[in-house]
Amino acid sequence: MSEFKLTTVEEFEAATNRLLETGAKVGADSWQMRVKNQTPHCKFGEQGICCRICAMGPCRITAKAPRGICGCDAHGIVGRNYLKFTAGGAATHSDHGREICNTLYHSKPDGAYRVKDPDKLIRIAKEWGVETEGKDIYDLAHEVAYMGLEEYGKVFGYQRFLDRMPAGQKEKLIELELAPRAIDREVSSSLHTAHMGCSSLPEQLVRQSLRCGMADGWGGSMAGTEFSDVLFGTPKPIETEANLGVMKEEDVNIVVHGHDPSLSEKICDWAEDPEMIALAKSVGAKGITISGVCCTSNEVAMRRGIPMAGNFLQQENVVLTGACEAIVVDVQCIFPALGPLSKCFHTKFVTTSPIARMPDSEFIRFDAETADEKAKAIVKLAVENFKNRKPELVHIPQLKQKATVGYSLEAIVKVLDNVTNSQVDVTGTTKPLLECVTSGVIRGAVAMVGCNNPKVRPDTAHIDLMKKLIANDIIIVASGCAAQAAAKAGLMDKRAKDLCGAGLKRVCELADIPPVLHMGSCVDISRMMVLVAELAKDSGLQINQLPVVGCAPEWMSEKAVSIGNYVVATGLDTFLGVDPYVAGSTEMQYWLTEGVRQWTGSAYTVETDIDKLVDKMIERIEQKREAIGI
Ligand code: CUV
Ligand code: SF4
Repeated sequence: MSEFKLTTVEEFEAATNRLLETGAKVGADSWQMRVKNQTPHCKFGEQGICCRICAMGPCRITAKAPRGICGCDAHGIVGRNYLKFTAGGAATHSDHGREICNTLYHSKPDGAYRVKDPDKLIRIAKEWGVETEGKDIYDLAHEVAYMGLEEYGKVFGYQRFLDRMPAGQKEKLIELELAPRAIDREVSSSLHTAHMGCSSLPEQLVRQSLRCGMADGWGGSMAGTEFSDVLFGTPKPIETEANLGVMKEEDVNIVVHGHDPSLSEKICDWAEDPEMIALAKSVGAKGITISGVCCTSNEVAMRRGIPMAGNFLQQENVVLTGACEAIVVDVQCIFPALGPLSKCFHTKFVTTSPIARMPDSEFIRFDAETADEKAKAIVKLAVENFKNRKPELVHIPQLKQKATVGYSLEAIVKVLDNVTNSQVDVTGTTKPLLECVTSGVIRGAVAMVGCNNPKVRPDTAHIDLMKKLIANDIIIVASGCAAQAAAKAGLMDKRAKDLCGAGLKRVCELADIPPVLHMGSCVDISRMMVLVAELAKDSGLQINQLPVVGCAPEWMSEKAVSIGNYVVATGLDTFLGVDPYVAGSTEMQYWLTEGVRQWTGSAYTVETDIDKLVDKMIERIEQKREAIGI
């Protein structure tokens, strides 16, 4: 039999420690060192009770000073901070979605960006009531992209994608004032609501937080996902590898980092160009290897099988290998530390977007019009940099695992069709998956998402939770850095089925899938929303009745809070392993963990003890099963 074995967190850490030794040699700084300098964190900040939104402050809440100068109490301050945090995340995801709409708007049959999945474009067009008959596919692309862009500033009405919800849910959300209007409006309105002298009532601050999150999940992020599929192809199962061992000492290594596939796809295209490969050979390399970090890595892994060098807290590690010719970034989750760090090595740190400019980087502005020219220039810069490597600093930890990725909703529906012996033609529905769940072969599903955070021993929460869940016959859909943690550990190797309970193991065998399904990047959590909407429609249940929960055990970004808000507002209980700075207000805690349930039938659970977190999830899934009598 196979000698398959998971990679342990201890092995990850040993590899990191070896790299930090190289770092020490060249005087490099690291997040591990900076965490020490920043701890203990400011108690006011940690509890969310510091307010500096007007110039009478900053005000800090203590027993002696229970109100700010304007009279705002801890609940209002925590609530406003929470809403602003959400708005930051929703704006960020949504702006990414807008860029994708813009790229689609500029697609041309002979241009840098083309329509790779015309069928999906036609499906979306029909959904949006656009006449498709006899229309040129590029005319249609431009028309639909324009409509997508209009979703950001529409004068009246709600997000179009809400029509994907089960019957009645959109109307209910409208009634509750949780249905998102124009995407930009929800972000603006959130900043307005949280301005000095506006809302200080926790209920309203939470309500607007959910609504703003919904503009992200069912607006900007969903546009990002859907139109990325149209442009670059809808993911299908594909083999890849994960962890630093995917970098190759004999090759030019280019690492893509950030979020927007418009950049990473082009870098991948040009790395395959014969002229560039010849150039690489001429400088003494064997070839060019592209690997990725963070969500852009998920994007190119899902569509092209490009290997994943690592997740969020490994971004410095790729430079510390001494074998990274260029780390090419666009937006979000990029450590400013990469500038000074790359200066300790030969690595070129290439920034490409005016949204994310950083000291000590080379800025090569990237846009749809000049995409090929710029991508070629970046690849060339990396290749020519190979000769500047310092061989004595090169060390690539030989750790990697195989992973099967690419489980878009379309792909999941297709593979699970093979599982049931149903005679009925169920192609195109989630019914086979539902059958597995109702029969109890699978107990339920967990959507595992989110980042790493030094507050949690990196990747332990992700991996420990997933191991326990699959052993309990709970299937996992994963995205973002959680998905990369799973891949690095080996949980996306099909052989990981042996770690599952008997039911899930059987499903994995029949469908030929790993027990943890990679659904993509953070914007692709919108895929999970459509999946649960389809499950609800196909079962006749409401989303909040399904034995499905969301979990972000190691999250860190504003985007993650925006996501949490739309996952809860959509109807799924959401379990967090890191507190979103609400410890300073019992009322905010009440609203997030209980109060919202009266609106959405779901709520947050915050639990920093990971063992307890997983038990609570399993308990909740079993409660949901009982409530619907399965
Ligand atoms: Ni967008 S938001 S660290 S890359 S998942 Fe990874 Fe995912 Fe969090 Fe960032
Ligand atoms: Fe202080 Fe109120 Fe101004 Fe906040 S808004 S800084 S609590 S005075």
